[in-house]
Order: sequence, then structure tokens, then C-alpha cells
Amino acid sequence: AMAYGDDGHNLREVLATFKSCLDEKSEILMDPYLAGWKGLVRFLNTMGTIFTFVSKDAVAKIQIMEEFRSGPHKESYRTLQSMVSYEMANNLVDMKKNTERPVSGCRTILRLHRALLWLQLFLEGLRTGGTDCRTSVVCTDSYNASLANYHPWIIRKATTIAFCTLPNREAFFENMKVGSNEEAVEMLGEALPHIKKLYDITQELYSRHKLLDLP
Ligand code: 1Q0
Repeated sequence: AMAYGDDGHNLREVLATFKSCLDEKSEILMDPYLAGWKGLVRFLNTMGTIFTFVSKDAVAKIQIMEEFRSGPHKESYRTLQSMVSYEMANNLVDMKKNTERPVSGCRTILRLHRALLWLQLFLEGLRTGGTDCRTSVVCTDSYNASLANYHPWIIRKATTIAFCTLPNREAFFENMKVGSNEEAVEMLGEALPHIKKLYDITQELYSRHKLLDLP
């Protein structure tokens, strides 16, 4: 019933896009970062309409960032670091709830950044889990250790129900379109350190600027 990768994409390429985000100064390039998320959304869209509420939110956030990237200050949004400098220097980041400032790039990327931790934990769980590991459990554990801490009860509930529909590990590997299970495990082992590095650099950037709790 599932058809991941039917659009010619495979998970190796998507994860390589994330790898290509780091420039020579260890800054994170916005365009490949967003392209990586778009690639993940394509996988998500093949996992059933039960995940539509997730992909809609991800797409909305990608679009907000693409608008910054094509707007009058596009150069300021070239990297995550330049975005933080620009928005902070120009007082564009809303530190409190319920004020009238428009949505910032910083708070939008923070949501994707938190989701990147989920991705890292989930793929690591798939990589190291046994052949009979339960993907819904791996996914729920990864979610509880990351995004769930920021989601209200109703979202946590909907998410946990959706996770129960996930296919088994073998089906996931098959649908990554990277070859045998062994090759999939190897690909993940190669790609995950780069995802972790992106996460760590962003976490450090946001922590240094006290942006980790943006409403
Ligand atoms: C394996 C499929 C599971 C994918 C779901 C994982 C994440 C669940 C997140 C639930 C989000 C619920 C919708 C809305 C939430 C927002 O309230 C929240 C906060 O934003 P705001 O503006 O209200 O403050 N938004 C978020 O937390 C952002 C969530 C972004 C989720 C991005 C998920 C991208 C897709 C991933 C699929 C990867 C599959 C990889 C494995 C493929 C193997 C064949």
C-alpha cells in the first residue's frame, strides 16, 4: 500500500542534502536545510493521510522560511547564523506570547530544529533496533524524548495514535530505497553523525542567544 520514493527520491539523497548544509565556516546554509525538510515531507506524504496534520505544519514552516529567502532581506537569511544576527539586531524576534510582531525566522526554525532531534533519535533507533523492533515504539520513544516536551496534550494524543499505524522496520528500510537492509543500516550509520552535527551547531547557536524557548 505504501509507495515511498516513487517520485524518484530516496532517503540517502535527502540525508545527503542535510550533510551539504554546512559551509566552510561551519555555518548552516538555509537553502539545503529547507530542501532537506522538503525531502522528508515527501516521505511523510506517502505514509498515509493520518500524517497530513504533521506535513501541513512542516510545509507551512518551510514556506515561511522560503518567503524570507525570496524577500527584500533574503541575503540575511542565507545561513541560520546570519538569520539570528539579523533578526536579533533588528528586534524582529518576539520573546513573549501574544504580541503583534510577525512570525520570526528564529521561532520557525526552532520548531524544525526540535523536529530534527526527533528524526535523529528515530533513525538511530531504526538503525540499532533488532529486526523485530517495533517501529511505533521506537517512534513514540523518540517523540517523547524530543518534540513531545513542547506539544500540548491534544497534539501528543493525535501523534501517538498516528504512530500506531507505522509499518514494520523491514518495510521502512525497503521504502528508504537504498538497497538491502544491511545497506540501509550502513547508510544511516554514515548519515546520522552529520544530522547530529547540524543539530548540535544549531542548539549551541540558539542557546548562546537564549532563543531555545521562543514562543
Ligand atoms: C515516521 C513518521 C512520523 C513523522 C512525525 C514526527 C513528528 C511529529 C510531529 C507532530 C506535529 C504536529 C503538528 C503541529 C505541531 C505544531 O503545533 C508544532 C509547533 O509549531 P507552532 O507554530 O504551533 O508553535 N510544530 C512542530 O513541532 C513542527 C513539527 C514538524 C514535523 C516535521 C516532520 C517531517 C517529516 C518527517 C518524516 C521522516 C520520515 C523518515 C523516514 C523515512 C523512511 C522511509
